[in-house]
Amino acid sequence: STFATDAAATGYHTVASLEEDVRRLAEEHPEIAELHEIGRSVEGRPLWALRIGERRGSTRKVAVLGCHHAREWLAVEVPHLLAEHLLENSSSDPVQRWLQQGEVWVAPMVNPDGHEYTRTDHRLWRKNRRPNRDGSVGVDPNRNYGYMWGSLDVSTSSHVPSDATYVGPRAFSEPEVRAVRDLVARERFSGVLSYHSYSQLILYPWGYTAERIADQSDFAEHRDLAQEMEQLIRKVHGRTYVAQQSSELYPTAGDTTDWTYGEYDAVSFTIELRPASAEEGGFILPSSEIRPCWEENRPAAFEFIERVLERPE
Ligand code: PAY
Ligand code: ZN
Repeated sequence: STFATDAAATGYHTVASLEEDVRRLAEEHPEIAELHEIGRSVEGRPLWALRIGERRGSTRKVAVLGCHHAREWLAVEVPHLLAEHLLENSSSDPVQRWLQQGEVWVAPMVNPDGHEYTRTDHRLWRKNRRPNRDGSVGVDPNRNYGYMWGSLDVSTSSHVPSDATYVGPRAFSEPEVRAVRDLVARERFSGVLSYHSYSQLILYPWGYTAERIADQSDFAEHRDLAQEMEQLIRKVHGRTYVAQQSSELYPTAGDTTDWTYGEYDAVSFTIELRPASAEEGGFILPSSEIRPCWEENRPAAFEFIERVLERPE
């Protein structure tokens, strides 16, 4: 596998080295990859998505999103490695079959401004870099989506601008979130995986309420697939990623996957990567963990893609 030079220094991508790598991936695989600038961040950085598939306009599509939260560095690497893997294995099954029948879109770094800030100033920064009216900085991109947006007033979904989970002044106030909104509105994904770290969880909607998804078959589809992914992950290196409803972690309104399921009926998961706890390193893991983390998540992501591409319309 190949990392651009400055990524090799720490093993994790920077904003610049990710841009280099997604450009290179698209250039090396012109027949199946296209690089799209889906929008710009608050500070004007391009937001990149790789479209991977043999033809445009297929009806079965999966979106893989990384790093809504600046400090969650592993959540850039797993989507990037997934994109690289699909491109490098596009002539053997099952990848070849998927790329013939559908598309996988990968946006590994939804919040580049925040990510850059974790390199230069504050390693544990979470939000984007929006200047707020009260002089504080940052909106939580994973609270700014428009399904039941702002419907809770709790510490994990806050209306106070200086808080780490600030929901923003209105739904889709943030350009990073509008970029994902516009992509999803245009492409109509049947499945969405949004990678975060940490806690080792496979979270399915809802976040905004402790009620189950009302549609019984949608509920069963999410729960059963999450549980299967839990098994697949455990088999690789013995790690336990617990499958549960998102609200069981804590209540969140305006997160990505409530919106992609609630608005578009996409099978939607938030995956919390390594480690399981703060004591095991929290957001700060040595880059030697990138490879095993990707290895254990690969079969689960594969199962997700397989199921979503075969889902009836
Ligand atoms: O979408 O409801 C969700 C997932 C909840 C995540 C969130 O707060 O957005 C969970 C946290 C995250 O990845 O941001 C977990 C980490 C450990 C945190 O910052 O609390
Ligand atoms: Zn997160």
